[in-house]
Amino acid sequence: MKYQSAYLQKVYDGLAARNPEQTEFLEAVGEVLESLEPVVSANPKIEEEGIIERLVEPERVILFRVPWVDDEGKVQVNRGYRVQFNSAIGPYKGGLRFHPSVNLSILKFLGFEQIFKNSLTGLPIGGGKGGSDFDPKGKSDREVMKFCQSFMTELSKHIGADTDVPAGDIGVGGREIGYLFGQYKRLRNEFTGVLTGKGLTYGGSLARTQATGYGLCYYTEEALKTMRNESLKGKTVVISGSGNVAIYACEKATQLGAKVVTVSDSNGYVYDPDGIKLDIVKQIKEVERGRIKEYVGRAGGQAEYHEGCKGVWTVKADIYLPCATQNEIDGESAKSIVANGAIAVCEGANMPSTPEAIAEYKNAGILFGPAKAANAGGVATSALEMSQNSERLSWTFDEVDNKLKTIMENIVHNSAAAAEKYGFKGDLQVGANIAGFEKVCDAMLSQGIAY
Ligand code: NDP
Ligand code: 2IT
Repeated sequence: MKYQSAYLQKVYDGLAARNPEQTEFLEAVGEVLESLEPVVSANPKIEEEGIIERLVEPERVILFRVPWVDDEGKVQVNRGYRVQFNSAIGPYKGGLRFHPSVNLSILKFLGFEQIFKNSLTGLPIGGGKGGSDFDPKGKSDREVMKFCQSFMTELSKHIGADTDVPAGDIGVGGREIGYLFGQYKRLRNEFTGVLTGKGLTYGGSLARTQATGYGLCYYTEEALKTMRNESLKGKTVVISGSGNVAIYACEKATQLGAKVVTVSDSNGYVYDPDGIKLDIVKQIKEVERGRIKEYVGRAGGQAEYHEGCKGVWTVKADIYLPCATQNEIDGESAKSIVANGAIAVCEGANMPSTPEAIAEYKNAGILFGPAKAANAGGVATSALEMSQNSERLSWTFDEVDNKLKTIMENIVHNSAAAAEKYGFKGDLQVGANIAGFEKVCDAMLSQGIAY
């Protein structure tokens, strides 16, 4: 990365030299620091107080062994992690990812992004992330339970309702959160809001399941309205992924009058020109934990299945909502999106667009809603779950959903205002980074150098 500010260059180069193999982490930091150039030059305190050096180094990283016994009686060992990145504005907060690709680079990128995302929600939550290279796919419920119990046996020493509150992410949904919560309670003899995304019978919040996907659509709708005088109504939408975020993005986009024509998984994508039939997707993914290719046999009509995930970006649409994983849209896929005449790309997944892809959108004048703003609805609703747990009350679906909608609309407005203040009018990416940073920076300055 090349920066105008010698300070930013020095911090980035030092980080890259210390962590040369952490490509995803460096990608995430590189992007944020670029947006902060005008803020750093306007505020000398940032350099004087070493804010950026402190920001890019996690407060604490916990790495641990997770031994468990599979259904054949064999001992298995996975790696467990928790990256407690920044607690300047609240307890560490962020999901747990269980996927074979998980490593420190991926969790540090996710934890770093989470700092700014959580700040953007306006709620008092710091940034963290964790997970394991454990693959829940193909495991029995008992194996998943045993893994989660062993994982929590160590993690429980480092988290707490006022310290660090994990939730779900890829591979961690209601089933896993239930097993993790049960084990925490057993070990501590304490019923607290130590995790979010809990089931509704034991402290979960209504609308948390829907929150990331719904929030993505509220954000997209508001950004289209304020920046383009447009809306989702009547638009064709391409969605990638078919997990928690993708399913509820599809549901809300459809409710707002759009037609969603694709969903995908890591094997391939489904194209249904009549509009995705979400009840079939929910049955396959939420109930049967099956593969998305099974959709075609059940949906009939003109639905098609294509092997490979990249092809989904060649499908023509007005709006693209990537909801699977990091770097799923490279420069070449972004060129197809531009050629297809897209008006907006809003990110449900974390960092789904490579820097080359983002450059393509910007050159073409496509409205770009970056992940840390567009997918903040999940963690925002997690923070609302924490509030409900603290007051030992539960709010109605509409109450939570209305708060979520307001939070997402505010994120659009605050990002637009921050971008304009620093001379980047209309750039929601730069605006999100700056708006998220300003609050964390102020809190870090107020709290002094040694925590
Ligand atoms: P799920 O585990 O529910 O679903 C993940 C989906 O993405 C599946 O369809 C999966 O397919 C696909 N996928 C995962 N890895 C890859 C890969 N390497 N290549 C192609 N497809 C892949 O996870 P979520 O829906 O919760 O998460 C999706 C994204 O949204 C992630 O980036 C996550 O960090 C982000 N996010 C999630 C939030 C939440 O509240 N859950 C909040 C904010 C962001 P397959 O089944 O084949 O693996
Ligand atoms: O990336 C994310 O924001 C999440 N996976 C949700 C985190 C949370 O604590 O709800």
